[in-house]
Formats: sequence, structure tokens, C-alpha cells
Amino acid sequence: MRNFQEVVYMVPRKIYPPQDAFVQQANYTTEREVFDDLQFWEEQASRLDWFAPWDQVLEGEFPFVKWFVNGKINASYNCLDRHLMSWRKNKAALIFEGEPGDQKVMTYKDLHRETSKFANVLKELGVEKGDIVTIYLPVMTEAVVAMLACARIGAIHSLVFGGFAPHALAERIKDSQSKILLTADGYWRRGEVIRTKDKVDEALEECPSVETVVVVSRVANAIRMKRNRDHWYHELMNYADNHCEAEVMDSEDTLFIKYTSGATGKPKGVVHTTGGYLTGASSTHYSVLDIKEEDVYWCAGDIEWITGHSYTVYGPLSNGATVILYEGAPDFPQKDRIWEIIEKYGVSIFYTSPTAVRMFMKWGNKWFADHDISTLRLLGSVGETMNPEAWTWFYEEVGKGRCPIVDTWWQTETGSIMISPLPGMTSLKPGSVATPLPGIAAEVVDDEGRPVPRGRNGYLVIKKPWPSMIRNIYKDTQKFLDTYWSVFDGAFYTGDGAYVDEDGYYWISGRVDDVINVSGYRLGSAELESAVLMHPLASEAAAIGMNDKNKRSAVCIFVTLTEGASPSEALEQEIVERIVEEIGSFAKPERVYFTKNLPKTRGGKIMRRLLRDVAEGRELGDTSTLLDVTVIDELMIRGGK
Ligand code: 6R9
Repeated sequence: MRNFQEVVYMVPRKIYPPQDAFVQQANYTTEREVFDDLQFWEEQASRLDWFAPWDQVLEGEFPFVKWFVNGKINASYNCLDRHLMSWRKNKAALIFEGEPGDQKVMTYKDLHRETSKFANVLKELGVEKGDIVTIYLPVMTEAVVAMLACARIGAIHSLVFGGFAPHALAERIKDSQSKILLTADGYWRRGEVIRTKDKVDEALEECPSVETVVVVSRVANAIRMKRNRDHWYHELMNYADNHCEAEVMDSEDTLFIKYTSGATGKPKGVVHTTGGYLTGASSTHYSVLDIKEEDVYWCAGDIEWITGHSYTVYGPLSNGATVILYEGAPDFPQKDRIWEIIEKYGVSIFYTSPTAVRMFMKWGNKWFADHDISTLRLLGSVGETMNPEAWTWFYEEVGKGRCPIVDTWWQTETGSIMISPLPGMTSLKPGSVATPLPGIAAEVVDDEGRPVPRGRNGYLVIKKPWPSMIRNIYKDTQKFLDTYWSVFDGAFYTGDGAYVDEDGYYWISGRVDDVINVSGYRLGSAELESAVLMHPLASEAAAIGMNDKNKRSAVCIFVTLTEGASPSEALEQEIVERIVEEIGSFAKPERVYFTKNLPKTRGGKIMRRLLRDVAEGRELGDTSTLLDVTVIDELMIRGGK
């Protein structure tokens, strides 16, 4: 049996109780007793507009469940039509800022009209209810229009990250067998045009299923248009009728599929449904992100990421929010761009990732010193563990000690936030994701599926169905069963390790597949990294378990330094000491690599398996999901030392 090591890491840390000014206006302020999960979820679903009510809240058991059985609903209707009945119709729904500084505002009425027109275009092109539409677009209003247009007619969208290489795109198209692809001629990145359409042409050589390509003109560069296959978006829109009734969908009809990041192997098409998914995204956007009518809301990730689906598109728009979309790089033309945008539009809620926060911290406070960012009232984080140092910097320097930080744990598979502080009622502990939300039955268990005592590491599982849960892996029910349901009986396996502290707070220790086993002790990569980051000169860190030729596992650390610092033996020693100090001498790393950058997916996740390859001197595995491939060349040189 594998032993989970007792956490030696429970040092008391500062706790931040909710502040009165925030509590007084918060959407959720009193501890809800979750008397009854089904009643709770029924209330949440009732926040949406249904064409016909459900006759049963939940049917079936893990893993095959149905929510809001026989309820009829349309996601596009909930994000658009229902806002047109009030003054909201001329409220800004989307504010787009292009990297070159251009700006475009779409009101709810505009977005409704464009979506209806594009829904008619899709129909004209032969797209029917249940068909899959691949969307390979950069951050732009047309990406949102395209998603909502699919939802409007009951087509299933599959978004692929605009930065992916042709082969990664082709892999996803081939798996979904979609016949139609939406793309753009290109987009702006650090002042250069990224030639998206060229990549599409290359990918489509491998994908005979695609018969139609619709191209949005963004950068007006010269591109090849293939006769009978490729069409300009604006030309098709010219002739389209602007009335399109939203299709009546069953609650359990598929809304979209979303290929998972690929940080841990071949991408899988996660299937999400209409009623349950929208209930989860909309209600958590209200409770956790605390959205108000007058907020300017910015979730600074790609729309393609599940975070973009739930918290740039479906959550905020179903709640009638004003949403910022930014096309470009955070450091273009210089490192104050994020703060400049916050000032320019008066952003009040800013939801980002720990990777971004660490980067802003590394760049330094001088970049926002001259910007008025006092409109901020709530900060959020998702994607990885936020180390306490970055948390504290974000809280004190960006939030000026006024703005709660919601560190939200969830996954592509969960569809919406599962574990997080509720900003009007939860005391915050830097580095912890606080407690499961109402209606979510999270638990930490051992190898046998038994609950572990507090303070002990184990596997994070979910014990009861929730509305926005994954329903299947597209065309691969076996993989669905094997991946999530074969590890423990009657519980959803998240693949993450966690422990619960003496106050019932959850601490995510990283993917279980990132667990490092040293001399029988199990270490979470997140704990090691957090320890390294306590060194003032360490900017980012990744910890992996490296096997030597005797199959002995050892800790190996990759670290990037703050600007101006340079690697030295003394520094290496100091970093080792931090780990020994924070965790214990058994966790002492075998090697510390200093590197300029770490390999990451577009979601900002460190690709530890590539680092493992480097450390063990192996040929690199699949790098198709890597954001910046040049990182690898540099690592290879170091790995070979
Ligand atoms: C939303 C999203 C899911 C994995 C998840 C976990 C990690 C996400 C986290 C976090 C620590 C948080 N993760 N949020 N780890 N603290 N607040 O990121 O979805 O791309 O599917 O990744 O991300 O390891 O299992 P996805």
C-alpha cells in the first residue's frame, strides 16, 4: 500500500476575514445550510429562463446522471434574449480591446443581432442540430458570436486554442469529425501578425472531413482562400437574416465538447450538457465572482479554455454582465498593458491565473504605479495552486488590502467552480482554495477510498453528482469510465491530491500524477514549489520526480529567477535549504536547474512531463500543446549537463 506522508507543512499562516465593506454588498453573505442538495440546485436552475420546467431534478447515479429531466432550455436565449426585455438591451455586453489599441463595444442588442445572423449563416451552410462546429479563433467578439450561434441552433461547438500548431488542431478535428471550421486570417501578438489561416490550411490537409471554412477578417493580410471551401465571414453575414428563433433544447442535449489541455497525455473531448452546465456556470459566477449589474468584469484567459467558456461567455452573459475581451500579450507595447486596460475601462472584477500573477510580481509594482486601478473590488485565481507569496503580493499590492481573492478550484470536467471561498463570508488563507461550495460533496480519501484524517494528503474526489459535471468523453464511453470512475467506487476521481486542514480548508497539492515519491514519502509538486518560491530571488518553480537508472526517485527542481538575479552555487544551496526547512530533509532535491522560462500550456500549466523527460535525458514527448517551443531548446542544453 502506498503511504501518504503526514503533512509537515501546517504552519499557522495569516488569515484574512471578510471585510465589512465587501460583506455589505456581497451576493452571498450568510452561511447556507445545505439542507438538501437537490433543493439547492433546483433553486440555482430557477435563476435561468426555461421554456418548459423539469419534472425531476436528478435521475440516475454516478457516472450516468441526468439533471433537470425533460426541462427545455436554450443557452443562447439565456445569454441574450432575456436581457432584451429590460433596459439591459443597450448595456455593453462585450468590450473588445485589440492589441494595437483598437476598441469595439457590442451591446446585448448588438450581440443578439449578430448571433442570430450567424446562426442563420450556419443553417445556410447546412449545419444542423447535433452537428459539431470547430471554432479556431483568437480572442475576438466573433468567437463569442460563433459559440452563441451554435447554441442557438443546437449545434455543438468545439473550441481549439488559436495558438495551437496545425497538428494539434488536426488531431482535435479528426477526433470530432466536424465538417465545418471557423477561423480568422490572423491576429496580433506582440506587434506581429500571427498567420492563423496558414496553420488551418496545413491542418486541413490531414482532415478530409472538413467541407466548409468560414474566415473572419481581423488583420487583412493576404491569405489563400480555397474555392468552394473557404468563405469570408463578413460576406456571409451581409446576406443573413437577423431573426433566428432559439431552438428548444432538452436540458441534457450537448452544449459543447471541450478537449482537455493535454498537459497529461492525449486530448479527450469532454462532453457538457445545456441545462446542468449553464446552471453551474451561471450560479457560481453570481456567488463566487459576486457579479453586480454595474461591474466591469474581466476574466483574462483564452475563450477556448474551459475558464473562458464558463467565466467569459456563459456565466457572465447569462448574468447580464459587461465583459472585457483582450486580444494580445500582457507586455505589449510594455509591461503595464493589463493595468492600463483595468484603468481604461474601470475593471472591477479581475479573474486570472497564478502564473500571470507571478509574472506581474516579477515585473514589479512600478508598472501600475502610474495607473489608477482603484476600481478593482474582487480578484480571482484559477488553474494552479497560488503560492502564499504571490497571493500576498496580489492581495496587498494589486488589491491594496481591500479586495478579496477567490482562489477557485475546478476542472474542465467539473464545468464550473467546485471549491472556493465565497468572498462575502469566507475568511481567506493564502494558498488554500477554502471549502467546497454549497451542493458540492468533495472529500479527500486514501488508496482504499476511505476518508483520510485531517492534515493528511490523499486523493480529491467528488461523492455526489452536480449539474455541470462531465457526461461523457466524446465517442469514448470506455475512456470516460476508465479515467474517472474506475479508481474509486461511486466517486468522481479528479486526479488531484489535497488535504483538509484543522479548519476544514482544502489545500490542493497538485495532480496526483505529479506526485513525487521519494523513499516512500509522497510529495506534492505544489508544496515543493511553494517552498522554493519563498526564496526572494525565485520567480517560478517546477518540481518533478526524476527516476535514476536504479529506478530510485529523486526530487528535481527547475527554477526561474527574478530580473537581475543570476544563478550561482550559493543560490542553489539556499534553495535546497528552503525545501529542507519547509518540508524536511527527505525532500532534498537531487538537482536544481536554473532556467529562463518553464514550458507551459496555453492555460498556463507547467508541463512537468516534459521536464521529467529533460531531467531523465529522454527524447521529449508530445510538445503540441506547448505555448512556446523555444523554451525546450534551452532546457535541453541544461538537461544535458
Ligand atoms: C479550470 C481549469 C484542471 C486542473 C485541476 C488542478 C488545477 C485548477 C486550481 C488548480 C490548484 C486551483 N487547478 N484550479 N490547482 N488550485 N485553484 O483550470 O481546468 O484546464 O481542466 O485544469 O488544474 O490540477 O485538476 P483545467
